[in-house]
Amino acid sequence: MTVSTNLPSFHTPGVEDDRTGLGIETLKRAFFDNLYYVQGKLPNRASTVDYYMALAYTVRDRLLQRWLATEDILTRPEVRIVGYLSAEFLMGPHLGNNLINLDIYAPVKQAIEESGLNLQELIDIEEEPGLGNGGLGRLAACYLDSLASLQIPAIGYGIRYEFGIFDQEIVDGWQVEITDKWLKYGNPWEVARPEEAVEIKFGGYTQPYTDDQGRYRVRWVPGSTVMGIPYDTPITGYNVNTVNTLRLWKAEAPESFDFTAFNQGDYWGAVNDKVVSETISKVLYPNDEQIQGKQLRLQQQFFFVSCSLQDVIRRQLESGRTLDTLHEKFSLQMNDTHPSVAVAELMRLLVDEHMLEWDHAWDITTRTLAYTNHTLLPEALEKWSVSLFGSLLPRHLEIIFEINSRFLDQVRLRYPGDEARLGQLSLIDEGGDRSVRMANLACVGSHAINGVAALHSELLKKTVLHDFYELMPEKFCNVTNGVTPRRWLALSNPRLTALIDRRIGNGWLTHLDRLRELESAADDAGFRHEWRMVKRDIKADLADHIANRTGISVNPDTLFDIQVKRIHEYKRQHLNVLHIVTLYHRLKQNPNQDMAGRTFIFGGKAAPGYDMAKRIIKLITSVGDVVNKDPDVSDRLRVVFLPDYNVTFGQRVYPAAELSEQISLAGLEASGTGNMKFSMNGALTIGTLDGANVEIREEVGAENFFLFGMKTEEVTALRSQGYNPMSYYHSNETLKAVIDLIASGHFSHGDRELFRPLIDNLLYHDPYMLLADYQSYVDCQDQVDRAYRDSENWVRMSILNAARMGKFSSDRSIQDYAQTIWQADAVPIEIEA
Ligand code: GPU
Repeated sequence: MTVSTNLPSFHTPGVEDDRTGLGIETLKRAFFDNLYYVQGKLPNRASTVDYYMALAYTVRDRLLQRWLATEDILTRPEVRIVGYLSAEFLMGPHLGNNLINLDIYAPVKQAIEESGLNLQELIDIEEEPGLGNGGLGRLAACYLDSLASLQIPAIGYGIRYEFGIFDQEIVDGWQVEITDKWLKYGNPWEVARPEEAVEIKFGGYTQPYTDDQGRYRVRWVPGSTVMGIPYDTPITGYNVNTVNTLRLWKAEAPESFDFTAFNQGDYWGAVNDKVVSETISKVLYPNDEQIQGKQLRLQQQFFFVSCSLQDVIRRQLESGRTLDTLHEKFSLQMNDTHPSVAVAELMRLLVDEHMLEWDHAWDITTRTLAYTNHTLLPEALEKWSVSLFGSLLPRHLEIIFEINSRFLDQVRLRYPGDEARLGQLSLIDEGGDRSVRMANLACVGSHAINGVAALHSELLKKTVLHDFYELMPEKFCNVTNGVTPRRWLALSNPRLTALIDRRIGNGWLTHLDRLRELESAADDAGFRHEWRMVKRDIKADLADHIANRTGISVNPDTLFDIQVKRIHEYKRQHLNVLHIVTLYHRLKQNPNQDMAGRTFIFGGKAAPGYDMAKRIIKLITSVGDVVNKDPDVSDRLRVVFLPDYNVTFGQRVYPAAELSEQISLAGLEASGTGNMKFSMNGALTIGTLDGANVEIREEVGAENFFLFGMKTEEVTALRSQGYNPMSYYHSNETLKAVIDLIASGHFSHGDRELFRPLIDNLLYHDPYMLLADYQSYVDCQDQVDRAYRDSENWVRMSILNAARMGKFSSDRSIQDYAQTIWQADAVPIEIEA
């Protein structure tokens, strides 16, 4: 289906106007026009931010016609829409990305440069919207890019947090959190749509009543109301007319909030109500894969889910359809369990507000919703205490009980007398303080359940969702994650992009499989030389950046060995540190040791309340302080912790990497997506058989991947036979020396207490089995060292890694979702001149 729109474009055909024209002179005029009329500045008084804003508006003007055309087709009853429900969207800066997707980078660059400015400087000054913690939020952003690029009509639904993920500073080697004021200078990419605001209710109580047809019904008498105001951001597709929408909700007090209180003279109380309402969208919870059970978090979840579902229902009705066919027009994907209260809220809207029969509503709900699981970590599986849930959402709790009772009846029919299984499947955990299990709610209320990498999806069926799998195997599937090559290659690595283009043309950017055509280039010495030179230049740039940010000088001719991701014990940044200390120890013992110089680069944020993770950061910076200053080793070893790792910094770091550290304990990293970004940019991976590493290795070939560590089954076996980390410590002389060196205070000015919690945890518990994998890791790193010193072959492997990454484009992931879960098609849009 191709649809055409004949929306007025407000520009005269044949005449280049300042809002749409792409000629250099037109762009310059438009840019200064926006600076003057929107930003209110003359060039002589304008700051870099002013120029950035003027350019952002100039670019926005150029996508508006397509955006409105896309909005317009959503109203057609036959157009199917994907709604991506996510508590996080880690979009990264928009300007550069939109220049790439609109294919106007070159003319804009020329126009800006002819105006005496530097385009990169304007791109770099954009404050990134950090509305996510890490992988899960960034995945949502990559998926929006691919949905638009594949011309699939889609809306991303989330929360417009006023404060996104905190900015990280490193003070005395420790993480310090600074609030992220990303809206400080205004946000040129968003458009508020107050006319589409919706009301959200909380608290209160429920009341049974009989309707005029004599049917039993329930009415919710809420205790309070807040408004959800939508803010829309255009999501451009690459080289297509589709411009989808990211709709983020901001919480505000209802307009009428103050009347009663105000009239009674309670001015303070009235204003305070407003403040309380607005806290709902105030700040992103900065914990990754760790639930806290805070009431405000549940309020946030319900808030954006209810706003979004009401928006979906309005669109359904406005398209001329009835709610009976909601599942024919909409497919709603729940990004983890954060939006899973959608199951209960959609039921409430259909049954209580739109008067559908329960069974009918249930059929629509389960056909509309689908659930993606992103973790097996038990501490990340969301549960809400029944009492908290009931006080905030009394009607939803009743609905969940009703869903549960009907569901458990079916389970009883299937497994008579199996009380244990019933207890596992129940939406309510009856142990201790009763709680609602959000993953169970999501499974029961969805028609599809998927994991995010092949191994993860298998483990889901074997472990956390085993009983659900046995009961409803047809719901389960896998969709391996992917990342967008537009941001993670074209935008972040223009030099490599140009080199690839020269060799194989530019079709690969939308058909990443075509990178395979580079395989033959791996045998071409001239091409290898060019590849190496590109990498070398980018490493030099990163070295400059590191010197500016940290004062540490690093040598661009050393191996850049990089681990960037959230700091978490299961991701094992401290295993990487054990290897660094091993090398340090070796070099101290034998200064003539033959080895390639290495620069270890770390980046990542720790959850503010996660002491172990913060201590891991302190360990990295402390080891760095000693190693970098020690003349015996510092020509061959450097250790850098780069503060404030975010999307912007990721764009700098992936292109410069040669070795990608993907070293989680097997079975714990659901997929990983940084692993894909590194490999696409020609880094080789050292990794365990975990998450998507398994599939990356399959694609690039075992000979182009550095594998180490236990496999999942070995981890399980070792754990069940009783894991004793101390035995590894006692039987491995080097490991013992390394741990003793850290414990002795060598890296902490003699302080033996600083790292004791880390060391004791490793020696007495070691839940992530670093000690068991240590030797295998070090041996594998030695292999890396030898391979790196055969530099021609290293470059060959680097090219082959990039060439074989086609599978990991988010375009492939989205096609998988579209075919197997959403039944969504491309709707190319023709815009009439
Ligand atoms: N992930 Br659950 C997060 O970043 N945050 C979360 O709260 C949860 C999962 C990650 C997984 O750890 C990572 O393996 C995966 O690649 C990513 O989600 C996207 O699926």
